[in-house]
Amino acid sequence: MSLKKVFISGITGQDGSNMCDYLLQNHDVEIFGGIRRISVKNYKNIRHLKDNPKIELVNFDLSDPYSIRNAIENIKPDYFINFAAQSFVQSSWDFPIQTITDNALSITHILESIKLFAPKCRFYNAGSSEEFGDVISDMQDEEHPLRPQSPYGASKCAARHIVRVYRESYDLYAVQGWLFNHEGDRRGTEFVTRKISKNIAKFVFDLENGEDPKHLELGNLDALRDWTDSVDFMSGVWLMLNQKEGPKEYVLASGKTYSIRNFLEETLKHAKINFKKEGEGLEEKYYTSDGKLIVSINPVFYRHAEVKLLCGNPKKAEKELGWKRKVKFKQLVQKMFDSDYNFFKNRCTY
Ligand code: NAP
Ligand code: G4F
Repeated sequence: MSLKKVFISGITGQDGSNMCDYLLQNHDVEIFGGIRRISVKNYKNIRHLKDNPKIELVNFDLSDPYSIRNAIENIKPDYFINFAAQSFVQSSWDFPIQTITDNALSITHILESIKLFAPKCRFYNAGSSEEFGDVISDMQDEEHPLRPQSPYGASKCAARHIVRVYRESYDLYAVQGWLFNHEGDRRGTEFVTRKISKNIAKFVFDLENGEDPKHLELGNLDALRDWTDSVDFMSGVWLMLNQKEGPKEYVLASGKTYSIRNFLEETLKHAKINFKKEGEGLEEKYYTSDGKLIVSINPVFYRHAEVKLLCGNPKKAEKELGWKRKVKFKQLVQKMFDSDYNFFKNRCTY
């Protein structure tokens, strides 16, 4: 019997590369990874998969409907996991049209091609807790209203509606599970957790090597986020694609929330930096015990509108899908710092 074909878009990103590893370790499948044309290749998350005969890289760009159609018509995948997106909330105010085109319009193109060329294909689109936006309850579950606060959040809401419409109109297996924030050592360095782990690791490395360390500039430290290890989400996404009954859409989250300040201070503790904090608001600063500036606030990192609190309720996914996360907050902080610190220690450069 031929192997099931899984198309993963966004394979160079955090989740796409983690999904690839998860499938290769746990399921006998053939993987097609969607790659777009960019000026400088960024294959670092999939370099270890380079010679794997079970993976084929395929031209695919969300903004080009022909590339979407060609991929689906030629491959006729059994599963299509869409992790490709303009994924950075902050940039969505600078590139609103690109954000809507790549995160919402493209989903319509994907679904149209699935309907025409691979109607049995099971489709997963990566939804986001940003869809809940200006939240009305302390914990958000599948029933929470969609109140996005950014073009990014709005784009994922638009995608959610089109996924439902195609599911109900054409009887497609198409779902968009809500993913709360998830991180790890493959996280892009513009996102706050990785920005902290990388910069604090470099700070420690420079101190140890007698260099004058550069301080880190951050934005709003009060925002609350629900963080999980990206690796833990991959089984949840696969379970959502393989429901016996359904298809239903689920929240994946840790059920715990922490401020950006909590993440920063936990990183500093793990890095064994004795720190002291001074000032409030824009004047808030972190120093080493001997007075070296570690962190200051730069309002350039504030957003036009902030999602103040995210805390997901994963109970339904745990009960009905049997999904469970393994890595807790402190372990995630440690894993990210250790990975970045080891990178500097091994004398590589970004
Ligand atoms: P990521 O690391 O930023 O990866 C995004 C991927 O999308 C990259 O492979 C990127 O390719 C690709 N991509 C961007 N624009 C594209 C285009 N026009 N055509 C084709 N590919 C394109 O994001 P992630 O953290 O893995 O997130 C995966 C998905 O989950 C995204 O849809 C994101 O919005 C969603 N999500 C993420 C989180 C989270 O906390 N991580 C939470 C909720 C939802 P290049 O390498 O060429 O740039
Ligand atoms: O790390 P962030 O940029 O992630 P954000 O905006 O929560 O979005 C991520 O999670 C979403 C799910 O909820 C995904 F859908 C999305 O694709 C992405 O993966 O920012 C987190 C928080 C924000 O409140 C931001 O204002 O950190 C705050 N923050 C404070 N200083 C900062 C900074 N964010 C960034 N990126 N850089 C800072 O210097």
